[in-house]
Amino acid sequence: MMNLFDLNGKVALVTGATHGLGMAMAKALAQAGATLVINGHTPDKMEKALAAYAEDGIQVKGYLFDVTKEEEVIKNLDAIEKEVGPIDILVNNAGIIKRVPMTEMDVEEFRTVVDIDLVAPFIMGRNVVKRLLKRNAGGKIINICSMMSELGRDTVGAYAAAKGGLKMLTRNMATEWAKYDIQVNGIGPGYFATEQTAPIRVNGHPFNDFIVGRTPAGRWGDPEDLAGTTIFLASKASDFVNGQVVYVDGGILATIGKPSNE
Ligand code: GCO
Repeated sequence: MMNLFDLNGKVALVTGATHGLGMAMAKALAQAGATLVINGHTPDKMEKALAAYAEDGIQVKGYLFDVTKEEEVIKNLDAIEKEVGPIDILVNNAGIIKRVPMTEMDVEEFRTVVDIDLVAPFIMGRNVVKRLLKRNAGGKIINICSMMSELGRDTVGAYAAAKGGLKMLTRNMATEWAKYDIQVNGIGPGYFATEQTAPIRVNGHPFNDFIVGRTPAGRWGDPEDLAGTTIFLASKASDFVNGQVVYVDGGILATIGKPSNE
């Protein structure tokens, strides 16, 4: 039964995997046997990341490219398939957030967030799928969604719009590609202890206490909490799971929450 989760012989590409949730999910795929390839966009972060993977005994090849630029994506997917092998698993994790009230946000800022968090998964997804179809191979795509795929929050309007869109992009990718034995699903992380949430996860910061109280599990997520779901959605164990977003959120979406003084 555990063979269902075995990724030996599979090549997995994770975007934005030089830190945080991307790195945790990438490590999990490698530990389940996949040949790991990561994408990043800053040389110094890539260098540090490759050292961190090596420290864990994980072999990985890193490619620096801008996931929003299709010509760069095509050039790098060609290089990956030549230098490592055909891609079987794609994790669209690269993403940014800008916390600015919408009345104050520049239109260019809004476009940038949507470009990286929504348009890039489209560009990456279709170019990996074109290659899967060419070799008549099945495959896996995992889009990293968010609580903001379901909930709004002050100051993160562009992010919520993009992550809401990503949930529906996931469903439409599944609609168009499931017939080719390609499973497309999403993971919706709740509030995790990462660099991205550091500004709002400060002791005494009202949002920090709010999240701990709002999360039935009573804690921030640990990036390793995503490992199992990532391997499940990347493996044979999910061969008939399509167009779903699995929320790994300690129960946030399951509850209305409780008064802070309770
Ligand atoms: C925020 C957070 C969130 C989380 C995550 C929740 O400012 O609300 O950064 O966006 O990172 O996406 O699912």
